[in-house]
Amino acid sequence: MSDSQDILVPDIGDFDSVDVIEVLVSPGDTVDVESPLITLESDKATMDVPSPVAGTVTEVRIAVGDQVSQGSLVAVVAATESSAQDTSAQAPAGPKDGAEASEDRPKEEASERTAQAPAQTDAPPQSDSEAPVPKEPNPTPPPAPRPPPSLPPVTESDSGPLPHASPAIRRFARELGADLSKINGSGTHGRILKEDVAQFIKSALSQGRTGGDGSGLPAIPEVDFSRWGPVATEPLSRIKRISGRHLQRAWLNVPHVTHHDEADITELDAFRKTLKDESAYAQVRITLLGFVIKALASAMKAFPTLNASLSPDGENLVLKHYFHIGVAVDTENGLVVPVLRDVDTKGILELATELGALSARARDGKLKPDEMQGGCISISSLGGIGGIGFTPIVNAPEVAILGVSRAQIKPRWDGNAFAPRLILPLDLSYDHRVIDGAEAARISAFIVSALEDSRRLLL
Ligand code: CAO
Repeated sequence: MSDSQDILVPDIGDFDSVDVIEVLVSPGDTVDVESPLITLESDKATMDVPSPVAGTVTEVRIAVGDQVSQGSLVAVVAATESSAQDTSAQAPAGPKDGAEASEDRPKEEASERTAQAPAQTDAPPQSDSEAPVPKEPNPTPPPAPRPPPSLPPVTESDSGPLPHASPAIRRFARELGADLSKINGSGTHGRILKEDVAQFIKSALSQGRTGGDGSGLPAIPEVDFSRWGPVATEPLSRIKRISGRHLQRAWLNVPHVTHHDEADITELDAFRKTLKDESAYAQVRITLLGFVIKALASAMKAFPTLNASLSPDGENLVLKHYFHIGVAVDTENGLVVPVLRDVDTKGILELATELGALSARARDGKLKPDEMQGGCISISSLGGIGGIGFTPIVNAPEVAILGVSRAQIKPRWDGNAFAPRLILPLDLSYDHRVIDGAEAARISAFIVSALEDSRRLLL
């Protein structure tokens, strides 16, 4: 048989007319002893009112927005038999008990101290005159109604600044491992609601499913673009999906800096144009890129840190004694980076031939996986397309990438007058954990001088 019990607001300290900000149960819900029923909020604190008995909620007598004080009726619970017996057998919890119990709890736990609601029975206490005559000697006296215990609410200053959330929500977040300080509350005054915690967990999980880096960075919110006009959704190409994950990992892991420079390639380009016969003979296009690749290989020899990788623990540099350079190739399906091997041993014609063959195979989707592996550093050239500069992303675990933009005729002061010169913009992005700014400037100056005086490429 169940025993119907009124659950009243207990002694909540010096507070009167406290707002009900959450009702956590509905009729028909089953509750355990200590299950929170409602959450109250004063101007200083939030606190849960828990059920003192286990059973089924038959009535909820309070709504969000109501104001309550000690003794206000919260709900009626049909207590399970054992719960009712347990409750009646319990010693009344006095104010002291509550305070002592909470002092033993850790700091965050203390912010969730719950007020102990008294158990009340439907039957009013009988007066002495109405008391039945005992039929048996030494009858057990009926339990005295428990006085509402007093438990001072925790204020923000008691436990340090806490995200604005009720104890029940704190408990919910802690059970799911959600960090409340990272959640924006959508409730009144920015209070964090259960839905906010659920949404936070949902986006953390979906980030994991879509290859999120697990860094705990807030996800970009999902937006319904069709609210503003017609849209169509197309899947990303396989290459974009794979390279996207790699680029994001590199962007998040590498402290990038980009050093900008310019090389006067007037003479170099004039020389390149004289190579028509060689070009025709080898049936290959000799573009500027071959010279840039050679200049970068020279820089890798002169600056060993440029041809290195950081060990995963960040404690050591792995210095490479081979010179393989990856070249970013733009294909219909996205970016791929085939690798030219042993660049230091090859001439411009050979490099131009290899680059032509590799980029054709890349565009036909015929590159083999090992043709895209083993690069020491990368070049991204947008010179055939345009632009005056950009900040390429280091292709980690490489430590640098050289960006090349479009060469343009610009006026340069030759000591007497401005002269039209062909100027090539260069952007060296580097991992600042491995290469200092001054070293990057020296490396860049080295590449510039190798391109300005191509005899240096022979060194
Ligand atoms: N300045 C001026 N002209 C340039 C130039 C530069 N920096 N670089 C190339 N050109 C010229 C070439 O000389 C060529 O001219 P001609 O047709 O008169 O010979 C023309 O531009 C086209 O060159 P190209 O781009 O076909 O050849 P390339 O050797 O310079 O580059 C390759 C080869 C594969 C790197 C390039 O085609 C490519 O795919 N670039 C895109 C790389 C990319 O997407 N990077 C971004 C990565 S991050 O998303």
